[in-house]
Amino acid sequence: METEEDQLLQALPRERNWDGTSYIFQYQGFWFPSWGIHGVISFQRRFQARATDLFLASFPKYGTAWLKSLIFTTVNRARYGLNDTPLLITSPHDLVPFLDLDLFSNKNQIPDLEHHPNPRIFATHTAYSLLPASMRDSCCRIVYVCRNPLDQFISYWHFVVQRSKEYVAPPLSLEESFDMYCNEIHSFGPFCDQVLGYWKASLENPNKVLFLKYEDMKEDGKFQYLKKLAEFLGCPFSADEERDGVMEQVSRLCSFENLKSLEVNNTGKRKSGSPNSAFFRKGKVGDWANYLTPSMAQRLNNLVEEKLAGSGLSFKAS
Ligand code: PAP
Repeated sequence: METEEDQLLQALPRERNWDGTSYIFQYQGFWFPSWGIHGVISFQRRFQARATDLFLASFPKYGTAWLKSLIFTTVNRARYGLNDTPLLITSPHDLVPFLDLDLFSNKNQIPDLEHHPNPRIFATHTAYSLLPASMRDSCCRIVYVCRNPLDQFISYWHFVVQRSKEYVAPPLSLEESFDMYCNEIHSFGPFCDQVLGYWKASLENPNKVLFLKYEDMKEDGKFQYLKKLAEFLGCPFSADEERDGVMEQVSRLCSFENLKSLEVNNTGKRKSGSPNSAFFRKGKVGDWANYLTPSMAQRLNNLVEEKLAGSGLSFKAS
């Protein structure tokens, strides 16, 4: 039987996705892939946040798996030693599931999240303005990670293209996908609107939204980002832990090199069909320069400059 949500979906504007086969749908100002749109709407309508909940919000390819690993490890470090943490044998995406893309994605079942132990830790790729009211209005905490759009574009393009053999039609070329990106028609985008939503929320309420940047974390040899993260999450590192190098150990455990080397992240597939290994490609700042021409980079930089003007937010791309 056709539901009210099915009817809503049919009425939404749609465009062909970069894979050349599936569609993206425009819902409340943002574009969502056909495989994710139902979960986004269901999550928005049905999820009830608790004041003790912790969330990771991000745009795809902003460092989600990295932050999931860091948050899970930091919050649970008293429960699991760093040598026998579940992170060593479980994908970060299973330790911290997406509300929109995993838990609420099943059309026929509303997930029972009541029995998750406190603090519950969940992730989302949904924009701040679209979050359920209980997430925006309660005292729950949201960590947002962002990344420079040039690297995000290249990372996501690789992610889509590596699955293209499974699709009926050939994927869009890099140039065609880039054109859609710069025209702000792409999965979960417009990215600037998502970033600005969380940026403004973090300025208005810094105790509720912590805004992190991938590039700053990458170059932070003193692990100050981790100190800030732990304080924000309500589990600061003690002076003894700082002295004993626990922040460095957590950082090393969750590093790109270590996560990529783990068997669990090298084998098997997600329910969505993406191989686990696809989430650990290069983990570098500036890889875009190997793929985009200077004029393409300029075009994207101009868009970002225009959209972020006056916000106080900027990206480092190298
Ligand atoms: P998702 O949003 O689809 O879950 P996400 O984890 O945000 O993906 O992003 C994957 C990117 O983060 C990949 O970037 P790349 O394609 O430019 O290489 C991946 O390599 C990178 N990444 C994964 N883990 C880490 C990490 N520990 N440190 C730094 N970058 C990482």
